[in-house]
Amino acid sequence: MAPGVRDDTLATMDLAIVGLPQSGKTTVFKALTGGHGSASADGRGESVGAVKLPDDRLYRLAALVKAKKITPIEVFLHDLPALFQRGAAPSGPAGETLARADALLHVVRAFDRPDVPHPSGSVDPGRDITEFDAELMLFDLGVVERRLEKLDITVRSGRPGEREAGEREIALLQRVKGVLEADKPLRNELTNPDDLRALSNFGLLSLKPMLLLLNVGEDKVSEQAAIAAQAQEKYGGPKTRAAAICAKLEAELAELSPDEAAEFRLDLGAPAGGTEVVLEQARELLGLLTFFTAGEKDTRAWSLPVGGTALQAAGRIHTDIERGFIRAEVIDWQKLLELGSHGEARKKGQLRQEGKTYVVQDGDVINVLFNV
Ligand SMILES: Nc1nc2c(ncn2[C@@H]2O[C@H](COP(=O)(O)OP(=O)(O)OP(=O)(O)O)[C@@H](O)[C@H]2O)c(=O)[nH]1
Ligand SMILES: [Mg+2]
Repeated sequence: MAPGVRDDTLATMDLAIVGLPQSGKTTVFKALTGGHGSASADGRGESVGAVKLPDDRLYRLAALVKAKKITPIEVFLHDLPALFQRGAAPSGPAGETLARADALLHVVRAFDRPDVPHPSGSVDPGRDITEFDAELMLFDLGVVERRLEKLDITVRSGRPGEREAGEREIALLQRVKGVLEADKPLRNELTNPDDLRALSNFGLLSLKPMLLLLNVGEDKVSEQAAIAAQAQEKYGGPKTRAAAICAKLEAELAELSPDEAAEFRLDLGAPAGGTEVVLEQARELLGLLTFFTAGEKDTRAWSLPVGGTALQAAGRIHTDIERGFIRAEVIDWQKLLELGSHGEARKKGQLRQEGKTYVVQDGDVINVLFNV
């Protein structure tokens, strides 16, 4: 994000769970929300759930300042019905959710199970990934072509100012069209922040960061990390990442107490933090860092786009704090824990005084001094 530009929408984590029929979307939703989230059917054939982003640093900071309240970063998950069935483009509520999502979580079936038939007849993650991307690109191509038709009229009949803006947009959309026609998802090709801003209202689906989630069978849990690494090698890109999970197992574990779950994991050879890893990957994919405010009333974790400034961090907390910004006192979370308190840090000269343009680092504990 360019310095000085603030966009709160960039700091949210709204993930749409998508994929083919019966790939395990709802099971992934249960796995990710079951343990520490709330799911509510909203009556639109879609479930939404909020999950608190697990972050050990937050709890240690809260213990240090004896916080009365702890507020983690919240991730929103949407369990959508299967898309592109019989070639239909997403529309209605599911279409709206998709258009608004910050990233897509593509659940790719990798588990073998004869009693759950695959719509294409066989289990083939590579084929599904390619076909699903092709659907996203086809959808985007339709959006771009319709927009170009409209712009053509604007440019021919509009006033000079409108005409210029229209021509600029046409140039950008022609570029976008070229990428799509070359069979490339937009997310890995378009990285210029100005382009992204200009395209942000079109709901282009292949432009959204994508986390491929290979849903492996119970017999493959111990190979999960290797499967994820392989998929990353093959399909990864600037805005495409791969992870693996055994959704069915994780959904079951999410219903147990942490101790019981840990014991089962050990027995099954399942890696620890199966669902945490997925959420962490999503955070990285979205280019978000975490900073903290360590108040006694409320100790809180906040997300901010990587490269965001102290002033933008202040704006995340409250617009008044941003408006009245004087300076920020900043210390790395670990250093604060070592020193024991803000007072001690100040005495030892470890509490840094930073101005508006300071670039916030992951793990910073920030106290903004401001005028109202
Ligand atoms: N063995 C195994 N079965 C799974 C796994 N994940 C999902 N399933 C099974 O696959 C079937 C479909 O799972 P769902 O989570 O309902 O799939 P979905 O993608 O939400 O399906 P639709 O919403 O109907 O498109 C269920 O019978 C699940 O129990 C897994 O990791 N292992
Ligand atoms: Mg489902």
